[in-house]
Amino acid sequence: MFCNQCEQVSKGGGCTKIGTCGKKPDVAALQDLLIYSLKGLSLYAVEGRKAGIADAETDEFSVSALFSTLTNVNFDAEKFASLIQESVGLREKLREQVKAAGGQTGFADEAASFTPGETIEEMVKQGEAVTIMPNEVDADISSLGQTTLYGLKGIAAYAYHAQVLGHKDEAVYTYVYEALASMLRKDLSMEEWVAIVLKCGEVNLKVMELLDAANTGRYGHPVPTEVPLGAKKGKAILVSGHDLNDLEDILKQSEGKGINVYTHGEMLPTHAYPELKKYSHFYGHYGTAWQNQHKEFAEFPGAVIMTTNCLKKPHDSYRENIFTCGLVGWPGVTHINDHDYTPAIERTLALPGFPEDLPGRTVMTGFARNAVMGVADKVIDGVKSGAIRHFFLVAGCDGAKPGRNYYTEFVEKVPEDCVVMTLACGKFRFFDREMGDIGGIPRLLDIGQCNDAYSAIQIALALSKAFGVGVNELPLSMVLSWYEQKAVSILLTLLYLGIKDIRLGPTLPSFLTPNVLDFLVKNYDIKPITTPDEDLAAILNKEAVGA
Ligand code: SF4
Ligand code: SF3
Repeated sequence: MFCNQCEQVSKGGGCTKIGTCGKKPDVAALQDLLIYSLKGLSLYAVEGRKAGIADAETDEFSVSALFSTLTNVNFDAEKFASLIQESVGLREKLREQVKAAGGQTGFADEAASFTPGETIEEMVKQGEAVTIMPNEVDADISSLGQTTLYGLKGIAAYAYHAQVLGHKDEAVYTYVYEALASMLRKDLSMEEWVAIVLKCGEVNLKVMELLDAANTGRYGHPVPTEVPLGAKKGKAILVSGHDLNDLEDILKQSEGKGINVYTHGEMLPTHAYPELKKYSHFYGHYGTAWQNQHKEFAEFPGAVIMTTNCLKKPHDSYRENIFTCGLVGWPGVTHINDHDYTPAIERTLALPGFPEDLPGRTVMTGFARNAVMGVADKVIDGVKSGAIRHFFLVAGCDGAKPGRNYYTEFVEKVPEDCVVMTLACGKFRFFDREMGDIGGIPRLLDIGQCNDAYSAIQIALALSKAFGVGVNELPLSMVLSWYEQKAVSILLTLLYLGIKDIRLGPTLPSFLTPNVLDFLVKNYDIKPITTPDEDLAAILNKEAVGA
């Protein structure tokens, strides 16, 4: 196997024996074969669009299949074998449709015509023989191709969440197919690949906007909300991942059963949505980020439901209590089908729950774009009067590597006249810090999940409009942490928007070659994090010099 798509990659630039995430070589090979089959399918989808053919089932399937290969989503070989079969079935259906419409169907590439093996073992062998790289000869082109593929997985995650709520955009599917089909070509130049990569950022902005519209359209705009970190006596169910629709179903189906619903990880900001917070048994938040599951899930006295990433290999101590749904999967773990959460609810009722009230602190969430723009005047006055000196967006994924303490220390050292905005699961490094406020504006603003990066971009754009300067001229610095591929697509969006001087950590992606990195540094001044003291001094001194 060879996988280098996340930050947790083994030393040497790729996981080759087993993934640090727990992905086994057979699953890695099946994921590669699935991507390969999607590339073949994309040839017909691109050709089909020229002939006026688009197939909604294929579109929804393609982004779901891509999302299933994102880090920490699915580890089940059987699931990937069935997705490969389905992909080839849809490819053949599309081929017939395109042919009937007079489009080209005679593709020489084997991805367009291969037949999957009949057994998982045969498919694994086929997967071992294919490559995910667009051009194995030129390392820089290969690097740009991988960046595109990983960005596509991020786009697919957002598109999946949006389409679940009935929001779709033809331009997103079109780009996904075009980019996947490009990966079968050997003739594209470095410049052409740079354009494909930046287009990935552009399309990701579009799909994040689509998801924002889907979430706020269905559940309302988040409002600042205080969330308890303690527990209430009684039965308890824990919901992790990112999917609001799954959470809504769980809230509906557990209502009136004496169960309190708790969020875990990236579900924390869902407490702020009016159409979710209206449920009286939607109680509080339990635990921190994904990498702490083994301890936190083992201690939780009820069922745990994983709606999306990040799933870690379940320990035996809670294997009976954990359930997966949607695209998430682990071999042997009970999967919820058709949104019927009865097995998890029954398991919760059989478990002890919390024996008594556990008092705890509270945290605030819900500072998404609407809430922040609602107090824009206060924010602008604060900056103009000098009360607010600088904004930091400290955002992105959490993970297990020791260097991630940087983000905790960074936030703790941010001067008192500065505001920290945050989103995604990296916030759990500092989310419960008491940071006070500046003239009524909290110094720590939780914008939401990684799925809400669009909100942060809108806040930055609104500030730049209000001050009449570009985003790069604002007293705003981005200090980002990455782990999986949604972070790759968000980074590409920031580059597409021309945002410079981003600090990225805890390490830089191993799939970037020195030349590609050099391109990013020269054009976007992107830089690795150093130490909190050094980075803070560099940011704030630069501002003082420029003032
Ligand atoms: Fe390794 Fe990350 Fe790939 Fe898992 S997803 S195999 S940890 S690079
Ligand atoms: Fe986290 Fe997995 Fe990226 Fe949603 S839950 S940000 S890592």
